[in-house]
Amino acid sequence: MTDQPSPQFDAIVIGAGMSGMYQLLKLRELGLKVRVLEAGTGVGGTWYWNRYPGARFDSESYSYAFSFSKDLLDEWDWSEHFAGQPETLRYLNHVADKFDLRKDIQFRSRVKSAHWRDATRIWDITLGDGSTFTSRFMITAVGPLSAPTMPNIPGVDSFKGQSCHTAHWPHEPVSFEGKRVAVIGTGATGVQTIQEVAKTAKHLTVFQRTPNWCAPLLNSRIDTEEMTKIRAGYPEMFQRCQETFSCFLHTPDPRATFEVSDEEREAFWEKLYASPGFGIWLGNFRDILTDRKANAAISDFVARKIRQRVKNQKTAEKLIPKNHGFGTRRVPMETKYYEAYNQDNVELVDINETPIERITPSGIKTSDTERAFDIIVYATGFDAITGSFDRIDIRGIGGQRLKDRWKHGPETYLGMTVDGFPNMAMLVGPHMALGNIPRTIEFNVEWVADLMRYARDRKVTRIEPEPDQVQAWTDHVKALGEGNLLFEVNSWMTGVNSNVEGKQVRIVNRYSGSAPDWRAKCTAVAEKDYEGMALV
Ligand code: NA7
Repeated sequence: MTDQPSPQFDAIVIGAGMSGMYQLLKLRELGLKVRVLEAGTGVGGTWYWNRYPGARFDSESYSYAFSFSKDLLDEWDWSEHFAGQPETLRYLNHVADKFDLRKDIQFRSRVKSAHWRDATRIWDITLGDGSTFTSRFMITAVGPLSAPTMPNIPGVDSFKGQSCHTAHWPHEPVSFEGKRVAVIGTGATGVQTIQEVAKTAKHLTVFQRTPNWCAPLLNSRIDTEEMTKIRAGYPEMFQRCQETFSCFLHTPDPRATFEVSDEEREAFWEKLYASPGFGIWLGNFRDILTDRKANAAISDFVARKIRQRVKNQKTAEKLIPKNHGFGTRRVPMETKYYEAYNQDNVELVDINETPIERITPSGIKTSDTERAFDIIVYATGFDAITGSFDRIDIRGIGGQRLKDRWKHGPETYLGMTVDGFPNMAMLVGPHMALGNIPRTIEFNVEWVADLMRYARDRKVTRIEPEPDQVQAWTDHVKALGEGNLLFEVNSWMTGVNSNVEGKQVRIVNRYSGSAPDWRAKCTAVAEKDYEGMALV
């Protein structure tokens, strides 16, 4: 290209969560002019926004941390096996300090639109306040679970007490002491919130639409001696994360559920139920999410546990999912969640029996009664995976809107690029291996950085995947989902959100193959000079 205007930036990264932070670092190393635009007032993304009571890791802290810097690994001690949100946010601030990231991050900057100008090969990016930026490349680091959704219940704005969505939690402490509290939603977030609020609230009412299969987290503290051992084992641990199916320390057991005797199976499940973390979901027999009988058997095992732990059997039955099997939705990890319902100050309302009619100025009216509250907590989830993209007016060639392009589900090449949207790269976007997200992030960011280096070295100013490659990858991702029971259930993992117009139909928005397979494919593409992509 000759006589073309130069953009202000080589790359603009949207979002200063873990992926945006690391991308900034890698692009800076290449000597590129980069700006990160972040809506919040600080770094951390998910861990910046989700400050609700009880927010914590369900992945082992050390397996979730950045692995790219030995210095960073050497100097950071984790205090718990599953760290709470404040500790994780402190960690991410430490990363920002250590690598002096903030000087290239513009906070309080929510991106409103991003329009591609094909003639100049430039992205025009506009913030909510009207300020504009131009950039050769645009890298989205917007997170898969960062577009919170309020419930479509009438009267939400009429409540006179304090109310808050868990992902927009205030920065000041919220006390529940002596308060009448409502929590709407019983996903992973609701469960963490409920078990925490139950400790101090005068009265807690949980409004449940769909129960989830929860399993014990079994968190514990890490002392200096144990941290030293963990640190010594980092190389092997990170290596293991590279090899497991979804980058967790846990990976499916090679045996099938009915390959073993009844006693052996029961003993294995008892062991998993008594072990910390995601093992019971991700380290279970290999067929629990593909074989209906196997899934029914593990569901029955967990249902028995719930009946043992909840004293009132009517309540226990309400807490046992009936419309989906164990593990077919994200398993919330809990700490005495079920026991909370044995407390006198905790009440469970099944809103299928008595639907919420409206939020009133003083509380919540269900079909049978009205309850008064001081605080309402909305743990009602996110417009997942594509939601954060939909909230930005992203337009590609000829003004095509990404939201329209993805109306019936995302279409991508490797989960990172889309034809018709040149020079856009996605971090932790749809159609890529999610799993233990920071592990994916590191690969994802480094792959994009390599692409940027390749482009810089060859003076490439336009990168776009070929349409047939996008189609092929999208078909491949859909085919991988076939036979997986998870795709037969409504959840954020299948793109269903009852509160978002047009998102009532299940789609394949996630790559369900193994992370090593995804990485191998991406690496092969890069090694073949970005096969399937036009670089000019
Ligand atoms: P989830 O898992 O999507 O849970 C949202 C919860 O809110 C779920 O129980 C919903 O019930 C409930 N919900 C949503 N809308 C309504 C309305 N309108 N009325 C009543 N109840 C409602 O979100 P989370 O934040 O818990 O977790 C998301 C992920 O973030 C999590 O998996 C982790 O990976 C981190 P439903 O099940 O739809 O009937």
